[in-house]
Amino acid sequence: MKRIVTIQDFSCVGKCSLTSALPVISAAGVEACGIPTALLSNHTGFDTFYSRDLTEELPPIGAGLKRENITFDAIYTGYIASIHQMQLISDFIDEFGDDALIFVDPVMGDNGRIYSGLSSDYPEHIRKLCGRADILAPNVTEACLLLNKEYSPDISRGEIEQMLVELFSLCGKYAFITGVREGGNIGAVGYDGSEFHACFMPHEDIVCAGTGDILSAAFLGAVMRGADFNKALDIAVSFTYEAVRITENDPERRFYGVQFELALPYYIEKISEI
Ligand code: PXL
Repeated sequence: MKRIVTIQDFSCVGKCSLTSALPVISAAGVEACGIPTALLSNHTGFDTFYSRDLTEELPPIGAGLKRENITFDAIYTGYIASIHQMQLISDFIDEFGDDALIFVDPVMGDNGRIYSGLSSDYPEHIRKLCGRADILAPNVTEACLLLNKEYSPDISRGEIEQMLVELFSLCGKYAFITGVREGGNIGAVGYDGSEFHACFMPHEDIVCAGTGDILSAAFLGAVMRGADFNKALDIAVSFTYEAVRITENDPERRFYGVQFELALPYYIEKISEI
């Protein structure tokens, strides 16, 4: 069985990061290991949140894993709470990354804005971590922040492709941008260094936290189960769409989490078809 370690925060309420990524990776039939970067009462999209930074815990956790000769097939980083943590995660990649696929989701913003609690120099620092990645998975806002481009919700396909070329030169294996809008559709565009691959679904009029996190986890889970990058992107986008549609159809839904749980059977079926 393949083994992924994902390094991101644990938000007790508000499905995102570890609480979303771990069950999706498990559903792919891949061992899901998690290292928390911070412990939050709830994600930062709420009006208030309590956050405890876990930076100091990273080196002893890494040392403990090393002592047991534990290895990983992929290292997947998501929300990172501080700039100092990025250096420690880079050290973790030095220790454990030799035979692992490095997947960096540079989680830092949405809808043109950086998440509250992150400093304005955050993008220039995470860019360095992106240089360690094999695969990069920003949303449109994060791609603009990484590449110092003006954000616009209706950015053209040509500009998306231009950004993908730049992102690919940072990571070298595959880059994709999520949350791309075209007409009434929303989806992702990937680039493998020679061809672009687009995958779109109808755009549902609902704001859901955590959609990027389940998409990234679903993509990497599919890759670990043998899907090529474009196929994995198709599976991840259609699973995320399914989850958003289910969330939208629930009259009792709360604003703080995509109901991905009910879409897991769909994802498992797609994985079984690889
Ligand atoms: O889903 C992205 C994310 C991850 N982690 C934390 C967040 C968010 C988005 O708001 O606040 C703590």
